[in-house]
Amino acid sequence: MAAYSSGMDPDIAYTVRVVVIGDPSVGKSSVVRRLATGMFSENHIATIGAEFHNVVLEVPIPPENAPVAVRVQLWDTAGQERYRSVAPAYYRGAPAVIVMYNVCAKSSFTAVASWLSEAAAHLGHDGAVFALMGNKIDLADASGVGLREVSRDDGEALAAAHGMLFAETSAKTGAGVADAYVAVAAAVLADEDARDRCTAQRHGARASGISIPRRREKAWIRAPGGPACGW
Ligand SMILES: Nc1nc2c(ncn2[C@@H]2O[C@H](COP(=O)(O)OP(=O)(O)O)[C@@H](O)[C@H]2O)c(=O)[nH]1
Ligand SMILES: [Mg+2]
Repeated sequence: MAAYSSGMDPDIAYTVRVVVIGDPSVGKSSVVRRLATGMFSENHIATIGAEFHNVVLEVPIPPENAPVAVRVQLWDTAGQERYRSVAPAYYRGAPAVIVMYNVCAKSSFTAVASWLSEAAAHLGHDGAVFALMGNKIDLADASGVGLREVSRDDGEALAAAHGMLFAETSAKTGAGVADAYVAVAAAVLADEDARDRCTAQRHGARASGISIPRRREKAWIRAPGGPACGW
């Protein structure tokens, strides 16, 4: 992972908005912050108000897989998921949705189906890329104290049943995080129509009625191995 300092912004070709949903405490904010800042905090920092981050990723665009700089806009549910009342405007028009669960909490995995139907009901189009992300694998696989409640096979099977990409991640170690987001962006941009929309949508957050404060946009991440990692 190489930082791209300000003033050296790569020529950004596309902006891809990624909506991140799932049960409370599965690690949505932690994964988003890990990707955007490279950091992790054990202390629970409640997501209050809206939380948005921009990160620039180097994404190989099919079919040639030439790497292109893509601004990924991360939309983290601002705590509304505790009340299962995520604002419909949050979903509208999103080209990609990541549903997260905690591999150490079966109930969060069981809840994936209802998060999926909520997203589908509010997206307003049927061309979105969906990804399933099982987080906290550092706890799951810790030697001696493995707390895993959802196997990788079960995660993969659920993802396959719903036509979703799949990844396991750890916000704590960073494992899988950048690769997962690169793969989601690549899947969105594999589609020519989506590429057109994502080019036009550079400031597209406005179309949803929600304005995004421009925050961090400094990381320039090269995912080792590109998008072919476990999806
Ligand atoms: N060990 C470990 N803890 C995590 C991981 N991701 C999140 N956490 C912790 O889980 C708690 C909830 O995380 P948070 O990101 O607030 O979850 P959210 O409610 O889904 O946004 C926090 O205490 C985090 O530090 C992870 O990958 N590994
Ligand atoms: Mg949160």
